[in-house]
Amino acid sequence: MVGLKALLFDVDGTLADTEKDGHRVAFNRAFREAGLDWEWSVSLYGRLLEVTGGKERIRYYLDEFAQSFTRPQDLDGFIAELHRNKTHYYIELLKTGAIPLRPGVRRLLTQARESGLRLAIATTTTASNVSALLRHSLAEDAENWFDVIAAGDVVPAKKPAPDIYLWAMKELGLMPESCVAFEDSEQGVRAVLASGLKALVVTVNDYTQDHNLAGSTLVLDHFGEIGNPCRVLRGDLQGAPMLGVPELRRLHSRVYGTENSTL
Ligand code: XBP
Ligand code: MG
Repeated sequence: MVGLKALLFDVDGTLADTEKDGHRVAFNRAFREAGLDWEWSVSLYGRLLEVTGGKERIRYYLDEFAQSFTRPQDLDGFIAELHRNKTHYYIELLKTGAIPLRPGVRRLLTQARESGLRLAIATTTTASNVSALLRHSLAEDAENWFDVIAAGDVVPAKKPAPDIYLWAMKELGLMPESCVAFEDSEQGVRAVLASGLKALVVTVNDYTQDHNLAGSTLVLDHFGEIGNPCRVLRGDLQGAPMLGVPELRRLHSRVYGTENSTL
């Protein structure tokens, strides 16, 4: 049996609740700045999250929710410019420390490093957003905690395509059997499973609690920390109040050993 060597983390919704109070707010600022009267409400944004990637999400909004908008001739350039400004506002928000990490994230990452596990990021969001989140919400040098940061347009097809996970594992030089992945959404789960990764922990949030997460090994409300135990929504944490490296090693060996712990 192959041992556990690396943990691969999604960012948005998994490391931090970035969407409602982060990305959404930044999109709206960029729209206002551009003189557009578009306002993405909390509930509309939930529907728009079906499409991953900010540029792709703007295009989806135009196609499905703003058909009467007169499109500029250079639509790609228009979307790219809006998205550049959105990224700027999002990073400004992160600099204020407005987006904390989810419960137990710092604990788990720290414990994983101390245990010699390798860390990687596999996300749809823009690379500069990842750097800013890690720096301002985790630690000044937190980018160095990760052997691989696979982000945004480094692959052409975003989640639910498996490409970002395949890219990250190639850079790590590891097979899916050596890794555990962490996600928060159906699109993420589909990307993970399509990449051949089978050991998958999902922590849901307000936007994703009703998603179809079939195929996940373990579903929690969050990773848990001292004084704030996690709730197991599906799968088995064997009574542990939080997810740590020993629990991950057990989960990994159940998936790749004789026991079948897939939901
Ligand atoms: C994250 C996303 C991203 C962010 C915005 O999905 O869908 O689009 O909302 O990021 P996942 P950009 O958590 O599955 O990776 O605007 O930088 O694209
Ligand atoms: Mg996510």
